[in-house]
Amino acid sequence: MAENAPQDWLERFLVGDRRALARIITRVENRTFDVPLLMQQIWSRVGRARVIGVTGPPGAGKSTLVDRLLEHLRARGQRVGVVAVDPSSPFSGGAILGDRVRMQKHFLDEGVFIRSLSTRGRHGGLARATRDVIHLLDAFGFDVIIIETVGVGQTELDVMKVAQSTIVVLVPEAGDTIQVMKAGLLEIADLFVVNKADREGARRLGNELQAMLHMRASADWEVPVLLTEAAAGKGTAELLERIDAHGALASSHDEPSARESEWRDILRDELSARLERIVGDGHLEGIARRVRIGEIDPYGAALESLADADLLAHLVAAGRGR
Ligand SMILES: Nc1nc2c(ncn2[C@@H]2O[C@H](COP(=O)(O)OP(=O)(O)OP(=O)(O)O)[C@@H](O)[C@H]2O)c(=O)[nH]1
Ligand SMILES: [Mg+2]
Repeated sequence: MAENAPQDWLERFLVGDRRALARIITRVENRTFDVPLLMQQIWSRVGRARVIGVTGPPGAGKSTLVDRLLEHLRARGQRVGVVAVDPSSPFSGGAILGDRVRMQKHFLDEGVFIRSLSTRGRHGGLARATRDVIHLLDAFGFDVIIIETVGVGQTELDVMKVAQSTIVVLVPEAGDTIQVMKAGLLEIADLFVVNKADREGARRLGNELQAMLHMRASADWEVPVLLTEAAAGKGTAELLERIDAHGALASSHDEPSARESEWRDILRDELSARLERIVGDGHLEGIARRVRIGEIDPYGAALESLADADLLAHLVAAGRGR
C-alpha cells in the first residue's frame, strides 16, 4: 500500500502529523535500512531543541521528577518530548508501563509527546536510536526533549552523552558517594538531585556530594546538589531554574566536533548493520564455510574478505531497500 511508504510518512511528519512521527520512530527503533535517508531529509530542521537527560538508579523518582518538569515547562508554553530509554530488557516493561500510566494526564496535550524506547538488535544500537529519536523530536518542533534512562550502566552513560544537561537523581537509600564515583556518575552529572528528601539521610547524602564536588577542579559551572521531593512537587521549580542556568552554558549538539563524531558513529553503525545483512543473506557463505572446515584461519579469512572488491559492492547494495 502506497500509504505505508516511508516517504509518505515523512511528508506527513513535515506537516506536523504525530502519527507519522510515531511511525518513523518505530523505524528508527527497528533500525530499518532507510533510517539514514529519512534522517538526512529532516536534518535541516534539527538543532533548536534543548536536550535534558535524567538518569539514576531504579526507583529514584526519575519519572515523577520528569512529570513535574513537564508541568513547569508546559506552564511556560514550551512543547516537550519525553523519551524513556530502557536498556535492560523487554522484561522491565512494567516500569515503562507505569510511566505511561503516570504521565497519561498529558495524553490529550498536543504539546507533549511521550515515548519509550527499548533494546532491539545489536549492542550499542540503543544509544544510536536514542540520538535519532531526539533529532526527530527536535525537527518535529519540540522545544525541550527530556531523556529518562533507567539504571547506571554503560548504555545509560552513552545515551546521556546526547544530553546538553544531565541530571543525576539519587536517593538516600541508594548508597554512598563511593558508588556514585564508581558508576561514573560524577563525570556525567551537570546537576545532582537528591530526591525523596522527605526520607532520612537525604541531607547527609547531599552534603557528601557537595564535599566530593568541592574536591574537583572548578570549571565554569559548579555542579549544584539539589534536594527535591518529586512526589510532593517540592524543589522542582528551583531545579528547572538551575537547568535553565546550565542551558545558557551548555554546548549545542550542532557543534562542528559533535557533528563530526556523529558522522563517525553513524558510519560505524551503518557498516556493521550492512555487514550483518550481507552475512545474513549468505553472500559471504563461501569463505565462512572455508573458515568452518579449517581450510583458512579466521584472520586470513577476514583479510581476504576485506581485500575482496565484491564485499564493497555488497556493502553498497545492502544500503538499498528490499
Ligand atoms: N517518599 C517519596 N517517594 C517518592 C518521591 N518521588 C517519587 N517517589 C516515589 O518513588 C517511586 C518510584 O518513582 P518513579 O518516578 O517511578 O521512579 P523512577 O526512577 O522513574 O523508576 P524507574 O523508571 O523504574 O527506574 C514511586 O512510588 C514514587 O511515587 C519523593 O520525593 N518522596
Ligand atoms: Mg521511570
